[in-house]
Amino acid sequence: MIRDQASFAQLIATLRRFVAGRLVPNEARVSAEDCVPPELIAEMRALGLFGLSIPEDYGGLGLTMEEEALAAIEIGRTSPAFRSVFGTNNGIGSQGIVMDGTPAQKQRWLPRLATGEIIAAFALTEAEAGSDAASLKTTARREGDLYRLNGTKRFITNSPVADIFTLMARTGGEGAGGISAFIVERSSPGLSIGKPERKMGQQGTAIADVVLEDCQVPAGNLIGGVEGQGFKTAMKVLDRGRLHIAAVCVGTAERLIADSLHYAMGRRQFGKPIAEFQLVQAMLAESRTEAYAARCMVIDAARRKDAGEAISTEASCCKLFASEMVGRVADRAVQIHGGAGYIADYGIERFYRDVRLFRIYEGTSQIQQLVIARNMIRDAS
Ligand code: COS
Repeated sequence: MIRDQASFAQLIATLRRFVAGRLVPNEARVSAEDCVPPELIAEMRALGLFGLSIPEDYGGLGLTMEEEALAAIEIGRTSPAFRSVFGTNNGIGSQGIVMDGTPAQKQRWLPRLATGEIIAAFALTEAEAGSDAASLKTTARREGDLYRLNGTKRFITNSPVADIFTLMARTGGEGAGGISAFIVERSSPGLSIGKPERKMGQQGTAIADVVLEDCQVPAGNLIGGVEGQGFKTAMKVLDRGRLHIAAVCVGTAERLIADSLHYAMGRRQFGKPIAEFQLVQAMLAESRTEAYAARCMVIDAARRKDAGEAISTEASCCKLFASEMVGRVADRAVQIHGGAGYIADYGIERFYRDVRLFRIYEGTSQIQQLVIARNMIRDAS
């Protein structure tokens, strides 16, 4: 659903200008320095990018899912490291509070997340609880007006720069029903951040462990004020996040296709541009077709969500197809660029490495397949 065509078109035009004019020229620098420069983060704040999906009542732009998907496609046209700066505030870091927080929690945290004054991260994964999220072991023991948390959260995106964490810990018994969600402040006594990990791609995004040693969290930071609901909160957040990632994949694929076409039309071999050779045309056409299919899926699923439908299956279908699709598109982009595709200065190999993570985070392709098939069986039973 797009609420106001004219003002939304303006937002998309602004995003497109910002991405092309400010982010694309800084891609190589961000990758080399492994950090997004503060002046660009300030520009992201000024544009309202930290609050795209936070409701207007709390100072965000309150985009509908369709609007958010279209915005994510634009943001996907550059290195994913830029999106990570504000992505967790809009998505997995904030949506637990947006969906299940108490009015007081929303009032306390969302306005500052919307402006980018504070950064949020999502802490679910542990060393022994990745795909099997319900087996997490971090404990939260109630003691009067506070909880004491113990455990280690693994590979947490943005944790080195985060001010708050939507963090899942075990308050009760075994399994999903024993898990609760908390808002944990970075400044909480007993919380420390591990060494940032070195990664295959997505340089500029910081990932590290979050260590909780008798970490004290006020009881008022239990999301929704109810124990045992944390796993469901995490799953709802991930459903939404998976659709968002799929939209980002569409944008990245469209960028790589545009770069490949441009290169193929300019690069001459055997006396003519390589774009005139049918084997190159086949690669361009396959990439274009697959990206278009993913775009249609993402927009359809987003419209369904805006219409109030449950989209767990569709979100997983979109994440599965779009993340695998962008992997194939990036592979063909390297191939079309030939030797240049393998050389760092051309930037294509960087995207090839960056997009690999889309098939892993917010649920691997195999987890998406499992969710889709389980939902199919449930719906047919
Ligand atoms: N929305 C709302 N509730 C959901 C849900 C969803 N999408 N998915 C599951 N639930 C609920 C179930 O209905 C069930 O509730 P009841 O106990 O009341 O029936 C509860 O949550 C447990 O669900 P389930 O039994 O399906 O949990 P499982 O442990 O079998 O596994 C998977 C669920 C594998 C789908 C889940 O662990 C998962 O998504 N893993 C991947 C985690 C991930 O993406 N990690 C990336 C980290 S962020 S970068």
